[in-house]
Amino acid sequence: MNDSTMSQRDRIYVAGHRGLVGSAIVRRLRVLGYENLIVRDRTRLDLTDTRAVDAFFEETRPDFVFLAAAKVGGILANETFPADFLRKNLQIELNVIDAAYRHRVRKLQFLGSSCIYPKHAPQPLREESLLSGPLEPTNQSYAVAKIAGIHLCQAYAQQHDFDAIALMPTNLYGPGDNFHPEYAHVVPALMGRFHEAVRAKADEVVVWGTGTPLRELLFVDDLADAAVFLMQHYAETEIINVGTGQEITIRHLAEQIADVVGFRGAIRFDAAKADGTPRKLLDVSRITALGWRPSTSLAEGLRATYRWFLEHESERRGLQTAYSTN
Ligand code: GFB
Repeated sequence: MNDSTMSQRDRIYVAGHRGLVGSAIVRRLRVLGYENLIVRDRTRLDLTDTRAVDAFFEETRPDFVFLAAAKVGGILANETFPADFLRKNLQIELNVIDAAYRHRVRKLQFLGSSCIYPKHAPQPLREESLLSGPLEPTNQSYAVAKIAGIHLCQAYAQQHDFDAIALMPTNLYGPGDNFHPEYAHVVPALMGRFHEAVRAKADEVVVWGTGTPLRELLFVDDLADAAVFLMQHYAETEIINVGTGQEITIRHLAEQIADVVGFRGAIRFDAAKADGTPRKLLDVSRITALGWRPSTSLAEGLRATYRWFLEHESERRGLQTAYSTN
């Protein structure tokens, strides 16, 4: 067993454990028997505070770090709060990656995003397309911050021989998501809207944009499975895509979500709202060659997400409040 192989005795810090991705990574690690997990709520550790992060690493001495903490949101949140998305994500990445290196973490995994690729890069998006052209304007700040995170990993690896890998997940959804009506990503936003429409006996639901953009959607528990797999089996400084390799139009996605929720009325598209990037499909040949593939179909994933949504009504309201006061 080499120094970068995670064992069940190791101390594993999951940054962002209350979020969609971090909570799924914690679930996955527990299922696999990793019990020595370190987590901190944001009330106890502010990851944008350099000194606090340093003191936390000094005190807890993690062996492995999953860096899943980030300020995230859907297309409107990205457009409305670009300065927050840039500043908070840069601060979190810099603080955690630097502290992890200085406190001798054996391996760190950084979670990026498929929006780092240029808007007009050839599809499916290969890892080599990074920095080959201009970004999609609606989430440029978030993408620039994530690109900086990738470069931090690569620069610390190059200069300090720090073992840091960077995953680029496609659009994610699943249990633990933020269901804010305006600022959430498309799956939770539409699930909440259709659910409200059924409750209010409304005969129409409005979906933003033209319905023609294509998105690739990965169930978050599959992403968590890939994250643990790559922590064990990937040690390159090049980024690696994590997705399904399959895409769906927003129109078809809306119809599938309506079906899961039981909404039988009309779906109207509001073309005055932003479509964002027209297509964002990842080339997943690199991770496929390593032997990993997702196991949850979109239909199964949407049903599981809706079950969670129904079971967490009160906590969900709490999350929405937390988001809006961020
Ligand atoms: O998930 P989403 O907000 O993010 O939106 P992106 C995807 C598509 O869904 C866009 C349409 O074409 C929207 O016009 N859409 C339709 C809606 N109705 C809604 C709705 O009610 N809410 C939302 N949110 N969308 C994200 C970035 O871009 O990609 C993130 O904003 C992150 O930062 C993520 O990088 C991977 O796919 O456009």
